[in-house]
Amino acid sequence: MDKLKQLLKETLEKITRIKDTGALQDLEVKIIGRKGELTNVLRMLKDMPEEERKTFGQEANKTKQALQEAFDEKRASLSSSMMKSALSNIDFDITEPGIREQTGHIHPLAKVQWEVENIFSQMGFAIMDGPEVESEYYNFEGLNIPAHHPARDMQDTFFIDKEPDKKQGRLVLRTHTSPVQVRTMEKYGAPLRVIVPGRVFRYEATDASHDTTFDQVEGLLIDKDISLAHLKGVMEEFLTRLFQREAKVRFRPGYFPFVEPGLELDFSCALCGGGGCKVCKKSGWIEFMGAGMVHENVLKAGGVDPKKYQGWAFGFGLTRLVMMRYAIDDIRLLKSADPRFLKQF
Ligand code: FA5
Repeated sequence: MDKLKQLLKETLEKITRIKDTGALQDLEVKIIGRKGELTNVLRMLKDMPEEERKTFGQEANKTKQALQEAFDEKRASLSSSMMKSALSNIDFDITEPGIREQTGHIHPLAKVQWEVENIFSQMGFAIMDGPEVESEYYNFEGLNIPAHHPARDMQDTFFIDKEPDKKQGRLVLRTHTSPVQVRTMEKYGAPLRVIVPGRVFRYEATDASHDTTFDQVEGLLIDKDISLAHLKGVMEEFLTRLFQREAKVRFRPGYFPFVEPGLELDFSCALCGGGGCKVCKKSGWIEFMGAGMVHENVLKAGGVDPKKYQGWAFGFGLTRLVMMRYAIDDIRLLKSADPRFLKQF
């Protein structure tokens, strides 16, 4: 019993003198830890006669409890004084409200582009890229648009002020993503399935639906026994997944020198489902893109044998799709970098 009392007294004194949590922890282990002094005393219990064991046991447990409380209190007081001294070293007002970080977010154009890429990837299309500064050859000749052909007037062009290359002609800011058709065929041959999202440029007057810089997505599928029925199926699947509502497509005749036959593709209005509304001008259809079977001359330019392979290509305006998706009524807002506009997405 005396030993117990002495242990309690001495330990309490030591606890009072301790100044850091490390030393407190060491002392706690030394006294009431698994191999601690008090724990050893408690182990003696089993060899004691019955009556002594009871009173000694009670006393030993009280001592342990008292010590545990003393250790806990000291730990709490040490950590609060540590906190106080840390805070007293700070020379600014920690209660002053902070300044909110201005975080950016994904541009609506990029968001829709990623969605388009995801859907086409799931259908087995690879995603290709091509140069924005392109040669006249890839932008025009390779696509069956010879110099002086009136079709060149369909897309007014920015030229780079540099000596023309003998074979490839002048450098231009590409007017569409179609030059990547020939580049891809040259590089990968047939069969192939790709989409090409990218920025294009046209020298034209801007208005609410025309910009000089905008984005397109090209599609190209080359294989054996390919027909426009496949294009219809792929586009219906793509538009249904994109708008998450069943979409129908229809073809109208259209002219592009690099496809034969050429067509314009419309899809059933995603807003009214084809019934007719303001967005589709009561027609139930939205004009979406140019497309057609890849012209023989374009296959040849890409090094693909037209007797063995055929395919289709399409090109739609990604920027216009974004406008449709978010009901944006002026194309110029998209590249305006105006936070009042961008914050809405
Ligand atoms: C073309 O650019 C063809 N290369 C498409 C094509 C590809 C046809 C493959 C056949 C086979 P077009 O000039 O119509 O076609 O442009 C395609 C889309 O780009 C248009 O439907 C429209 O959505 C968008 N577009 C055209 N001009 C502008 C502009 N100034 N501003 C914004 N979007 C435009």
